[in-house]
Amino acid sequence: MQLLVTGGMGFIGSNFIHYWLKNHPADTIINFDNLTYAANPASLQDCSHNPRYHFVKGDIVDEVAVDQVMSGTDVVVHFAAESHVDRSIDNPTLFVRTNVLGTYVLLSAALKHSVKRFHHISTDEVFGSVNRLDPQDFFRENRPYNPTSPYAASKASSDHFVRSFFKTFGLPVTISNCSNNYGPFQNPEKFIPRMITNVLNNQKIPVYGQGDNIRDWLYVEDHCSAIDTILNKGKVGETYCIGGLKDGSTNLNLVKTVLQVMGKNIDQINYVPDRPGHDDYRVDWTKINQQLGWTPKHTLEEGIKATIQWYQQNSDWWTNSKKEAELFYQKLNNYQHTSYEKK
Ligand code: NAD
Ligand code: TDX
Repeated sequence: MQLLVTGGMGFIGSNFIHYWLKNHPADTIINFDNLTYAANPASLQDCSHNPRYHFVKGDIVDEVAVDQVMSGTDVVVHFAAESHVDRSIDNPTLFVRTNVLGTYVLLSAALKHSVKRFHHISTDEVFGSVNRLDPQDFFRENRPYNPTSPYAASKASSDHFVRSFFKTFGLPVTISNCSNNYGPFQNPEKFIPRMITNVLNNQKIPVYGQGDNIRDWLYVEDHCSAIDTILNKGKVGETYCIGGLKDGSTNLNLVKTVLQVMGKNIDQINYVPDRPGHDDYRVDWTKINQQLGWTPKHTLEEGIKATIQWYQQNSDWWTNSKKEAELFYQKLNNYQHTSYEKK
């Protein structure tokens, strides 16, 4: 089988390619990625001589390039996206272009080339926010969409396009809405690697607001196995919510877990102004568990330990992207400060 993986030089895509090459020895993968700031070719350096792996540099918005790369594809696994909420607050246009238009271009080409499956990687953020005070309030597949950030709105829009291609044109699609991933090869702009690399650099951990926002966390390898399960056993036209915890965790509890494993105390926390539109997520992953038999294998503590160890041992991988991420945050802080003064 030939897979077209979009965005395979990013965090989850590169983990997925490693996972798939290892677990599906008869398959070949084409990784189509235009190498934005979020890509790190070093993540797949070990695959560069594998005859079952091919990299094609290209933009998912480019109809000609997408048409060419789609030829011969059996299955599309679509990861490529602008993925960072804070960047979507800074520059939403790019999110509309890549996440909405790019997904539409891929869907059109997949239809033209009669692919057997188009799997769309989406996020729990399309549902908006759970009620923090109601511990029974979870995101489930049938919850109405209510995105709040420009990132979430662009992913919600792409999900709607994917469903429309199933209903209108019969394209065999599946969608997964996953919670926050963490693990090796994640850009240090994201919370868990930002915490770890800050501690390794003897810097404090910036916690937005009071640290009481709720998230669900999933070790990235478990996300890869969930996608594998959906590709093999999932029903065409269906959506599956994927998560890792039974209940959510507050950001503050997560920080304390990371600090404890790294042998530090809460003096390392620096409370900073909150993210605008900051919301809360809890995910109920009963459907994929009961209907397809998937279950995450890593506890949060195990996953956090493995992730910390990976960042400790791979500083060459993250040094440059760390500098770039902190420059971005410096600019964002200046921007937020300026807009506040103008009000
Ligand atoms: P990432 O930012 O680490 O990687 C995105 C990749 O897409 C990069 O390699 C980038 O170069 C590529 N890309 C971006 N624009 C492109 C374009 N126009 N053409 C071709 N390639 C392009 O993202 P990630 O964290 O690995 O997320 C992957 C997917 O999973 C995204 O669709 C995201 O919305 C979704 N998701 C992420 C999480 C999470 O916690 N990271 C959770 C749920 C869902
Ligand atoms: O420095 C920080 N301090 C902080 O308190 C950062 C970077 C984040 N946070 C908070 C904000 C969130 O409540 O931590 C939480 C996680 O933040 P991010 O890592 O930016 O992730 P989030 O905004 O939750 O979105 C992620 O999960 C869903 C991914 O980036 C998305 O691509 C995915 O769809």
